[in-house]
Amino acid sequence: MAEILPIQERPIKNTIVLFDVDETLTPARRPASPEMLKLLSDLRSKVVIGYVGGSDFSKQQEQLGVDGVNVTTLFDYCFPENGLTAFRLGEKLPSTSFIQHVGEEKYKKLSTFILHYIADLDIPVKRGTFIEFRNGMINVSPIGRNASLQERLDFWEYDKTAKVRETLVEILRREFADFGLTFSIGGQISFDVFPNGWDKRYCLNHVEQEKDSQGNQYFTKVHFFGDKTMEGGNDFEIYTDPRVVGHSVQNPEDTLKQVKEHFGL
Ligand code: M1P
Repeated sequence: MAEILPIQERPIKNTIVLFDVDETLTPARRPASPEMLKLLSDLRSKVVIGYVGGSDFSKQQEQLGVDGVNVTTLFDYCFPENGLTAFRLGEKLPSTSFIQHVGEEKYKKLSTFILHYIADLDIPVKRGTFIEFRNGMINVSPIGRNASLQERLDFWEYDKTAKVRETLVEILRREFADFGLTFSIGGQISFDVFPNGWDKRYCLNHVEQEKDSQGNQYFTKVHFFGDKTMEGGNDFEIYTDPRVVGHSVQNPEDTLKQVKEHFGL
């Protein structure tokens, strides 16, 4: 692998390029292609790069760390869970916790309600892990997170008309209106729950900490590539943030095309 220049010595100065993961860098919950990994490496020789995903770190390691490569060596910044967990040049940055913010009492009420609701649901298939408790959020899946790939795809199809997730999200928004929580459907079988404001814009707090030798904010241009950029999608808030130049992509092939065009690769 070519030597990586320090952050402030990359040819394209004062710029960071951030990517969503599922359906932007990789197919949903599947590994990145060799072509995508090469593109990222070529891009990194020109500019600072990072990813910001809704999933937790272990899933991004599986998808992007192909052949066991540590994913934190492939990006300057890694932002799992919207940046609630964060790495800069492989070093972990201080993180923020969902449970500390929400508190045990509220979480107990929320999780009890969700588990009762899912227990009573009549859907074709149920597996296990209906709530995944993460550092910066919880992830709720009516079918269960350990569904197989085929069961995942079947549920995704089924939910397009059954709208199990949309219905539950609506009920939760009503029932827990005073909890200050955001419910966001970003993937195929689940939705994320996190405190208001802890969407993908959260990672910009870390980006803004990068300072030049005078102590000024180093990054003056932030690009973001994502697929769920429509209102209600989990890329919408960062894509439309005034601090960000947003790029909407259809899928990883489209990301390859747009990045090559934009950065002359
Ligand atoms: O990155 C998008 C989403 O990916 C997964 O969703 P699902 O398993 O439903 O396809 C989850 O990790 C979710 O948290 C994340 O937002």
